[in-house]
Amino acid sequence: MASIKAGVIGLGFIGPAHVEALRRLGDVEVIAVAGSRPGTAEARAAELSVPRAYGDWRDLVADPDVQVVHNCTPNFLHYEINVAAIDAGKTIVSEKPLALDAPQAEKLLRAAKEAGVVHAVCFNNRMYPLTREMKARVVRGDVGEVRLVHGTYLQDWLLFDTDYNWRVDPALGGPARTVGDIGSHWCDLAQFVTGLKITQVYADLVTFLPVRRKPKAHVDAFAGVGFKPEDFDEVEVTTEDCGMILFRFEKGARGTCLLSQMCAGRKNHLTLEVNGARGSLGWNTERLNELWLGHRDRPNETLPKDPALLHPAARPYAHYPGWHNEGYPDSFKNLFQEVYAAVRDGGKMPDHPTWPTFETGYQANLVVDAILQSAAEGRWVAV
Ligand code: SOE
Repeated sequence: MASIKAGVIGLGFIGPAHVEALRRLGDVEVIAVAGSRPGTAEARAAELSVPRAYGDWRDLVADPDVQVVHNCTPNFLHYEINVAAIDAGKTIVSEKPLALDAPQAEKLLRAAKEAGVVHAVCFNNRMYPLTREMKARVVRGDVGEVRLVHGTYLQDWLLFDTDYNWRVDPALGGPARTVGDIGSHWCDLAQFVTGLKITQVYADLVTFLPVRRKPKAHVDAFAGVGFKPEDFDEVEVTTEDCGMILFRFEKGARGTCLLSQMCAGRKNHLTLEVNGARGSLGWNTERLNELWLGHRDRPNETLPKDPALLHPAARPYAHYPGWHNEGYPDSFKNLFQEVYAAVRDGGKMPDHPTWPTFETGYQANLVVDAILQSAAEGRWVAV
């Protein structure tokens, strides 16, 4: 069987992660990468052993051999590149957020549907075996009717005023920073696991550092530890460092989430707890091979990621036996596995994809927009 040929645009933190996950699928060849900084594409292509390097993403999209385009660029480029890939009739795998706002995302969803291309947006947290297990247990009724959905998404890589990255600049990252960058992940996971849509939000957003020192040199996400910029510009910051959000979900469920990129010691700490009428479930990204099962009348349990013990719906997402830990890169492999199965299967969207699609991306943009509006107006806002 001929391999499927992919091209990856964007060579910061996440582009190379896509390259690595794609290679582990076995029948996918990453034939091209594109980067925007001078010389980056050639150098990174050589490091990653990718044969073709483009300094302009348009050339990658136009490459007739590229069947699937991975858009791993900063947020402000998502819309334009996604449109170009759809217009070229290619499968498009976009990093999140799908677009800078919901109207843009809606246009992308409509265009992808009209063109009949396969589409995906990388909300990877729903692709772990144990987040699938959470969902399967909610569907099976193990926790009863869902009442409370709460958690956090905490990081520390933007703690100091010398920490800087394109995500801080609204022209590049969009009007929402912490909410768009990591809050959108939490909202997607909460809605996926519970099967309940967020219907209303009430948000308090704060920018603790209204001025940051922006290094003149480029800095990737998470690269700031120990980084001492010699040469920097002072820039005004308008995007939020932290967010405290109340949620109303469908069917009367309620929730809360604390979001921050300034919590020392918290590197990538997404926690999600679901409390139902009969029991609870809890999971977090820093111990993602363990699922907490909370009981009222017997001792609580910890379920390890062991395919032999998982619900049949969660089992395909686990590739190794119990306590042979799997992690972050595997969530991307799981996502791409489903998307590329659809490509192999005639290049059409299946009726009920469980991977995050442009529909998911549009819904996430709607929630983020509602959160910004709520914070600005100090009131509940419907999604
Ligand atoms: C930076 O905050 C970041 O890399 C996000 O952009 C990713 O989506 C998240 O998975 C990890 O943190």
